Amino acid sequence: MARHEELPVPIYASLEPVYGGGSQLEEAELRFNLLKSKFREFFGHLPDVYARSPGRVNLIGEHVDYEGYSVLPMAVRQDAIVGIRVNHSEKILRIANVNDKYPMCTYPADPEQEIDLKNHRWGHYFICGYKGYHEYAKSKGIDVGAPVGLDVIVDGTVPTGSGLSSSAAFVCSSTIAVIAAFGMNFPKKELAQLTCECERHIGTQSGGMDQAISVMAKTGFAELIDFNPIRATDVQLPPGGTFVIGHSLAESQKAVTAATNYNNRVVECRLAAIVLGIKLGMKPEDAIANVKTLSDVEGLCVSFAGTHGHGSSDPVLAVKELLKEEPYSAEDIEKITDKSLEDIFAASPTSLDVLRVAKHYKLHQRAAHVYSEAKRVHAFKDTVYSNLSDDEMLKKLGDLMNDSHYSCSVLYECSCPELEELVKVCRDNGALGARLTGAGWGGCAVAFVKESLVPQFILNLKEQFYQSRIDKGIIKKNDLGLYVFASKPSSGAAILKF
Ligand code: NG1
Ligand code: MG
Repeated sequence: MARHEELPVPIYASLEPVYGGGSQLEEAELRFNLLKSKFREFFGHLPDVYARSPGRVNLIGEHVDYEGYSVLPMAVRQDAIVGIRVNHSEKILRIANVNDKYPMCTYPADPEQEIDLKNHRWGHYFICGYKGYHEYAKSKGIDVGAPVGLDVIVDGTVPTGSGLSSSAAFVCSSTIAVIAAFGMNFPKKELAQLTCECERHIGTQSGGMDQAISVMAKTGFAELIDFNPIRATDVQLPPGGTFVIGHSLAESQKAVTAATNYNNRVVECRLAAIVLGIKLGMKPEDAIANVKTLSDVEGLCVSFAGTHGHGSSDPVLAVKELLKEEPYSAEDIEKITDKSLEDIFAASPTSLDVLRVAKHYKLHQRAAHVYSEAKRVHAFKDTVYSNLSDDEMLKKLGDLMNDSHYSCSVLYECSCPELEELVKVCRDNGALGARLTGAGWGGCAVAFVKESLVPQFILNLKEQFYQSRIDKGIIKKNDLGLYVFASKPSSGAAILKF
């Protein structure tokens, strides 16, 4: 049998296969009715086809995907739905939203258009998918003909800036909607690759985790996602434990803060990898030309650990010996690389933005996080498949999540005070483990909780974390279910036709 990632995105004629039965199906029916009536209001007819793609919660493996390492996320039920119809009368892309907060955006139908990154608009994420589809079609020699207009409506239920990948849900559903509107479909694996490249048009140097899980998720399973090439392996989570997601209520606007946060870390990791490569014997010009990620020099670090660490195979040992703990200045690094940082990153405008605002570079800490976090992902999967007793297994998984959070917070510095508070409240209330999830700097935490304790755990969180926010008017009591909920692994992208 073909691995499910080799198959095309499934096409369904009804909502049940995607949303299941019961209240979730009822909720989905209401959403689709609203979507249709809004589409008719905006455009005077109904969509031809719909695509949906979910958000995700990353269980472990943070800030390692863009360094070439595996991650372990699962899809959540919150998703983005895109309804679409080809419009032959006007060569324009009109993108509406069921939520009035997002005014209609229009763009030319030119697939070569540049996205105006300096003026962020919500519709840009659709254009990411639109451009990406055309680039992909071109690379495959598919003739897409002259540009036509598209009428589009979006309904997203993944909270934005939450670390649950509202952006990937939007980009993936947009890309798949465009593909479906033009009567095509591609294998999920290729779509995962393509949608990852799509989202980079927004200016973040993303790894591919969010798009891969959004496209390839399977109900009931978390997925171990490997990169280069992308591959998804089903991971059946142990019974007895549940993942509870809580929003710290600090919103992280990644597209706006890229230069100081996300892209900054991508640049630091690249510099750490180059410096390690040089210290481990590479010629500076070779390291600059060939070393893109920390995974590229892991082999050298492991050999070093073998000879200097009594047979150890831990790359962190090389980091500890070869990279100083004090932050590096640009000059410190340039002395090692023999080339200016501006020259090293000349081909990447978003990296040059990073250099313009960075004060220093914490190479030791970032590399130590990436190598240790990459190991924890495999330890997590191995624990799930180990012979440990149920209780021991749950405890071990929780410990790994706690270690991951510590590393994100202290070494990678991608937490924030609200996330620290929330993680502490989770642990104080009996979570086996709790950590920030997604890019961080705000957004959600994920806690691993014994199934039988979940209802009380959520009540305690409401009391101890959210009540003061309700009192201050930051959130409404009625919306609490949007901010704290238990989550089961849900299904990946689908095309709906009815
Ligand atoms: P968020 O910001 O949670 O969507 C981002 C990246 C991921 C990954 C995580 C950190 C994008 C689209 N996503 O996720 O690829 O690097 O941060 O593990 O940039
Ligand atoms: Mg995102």
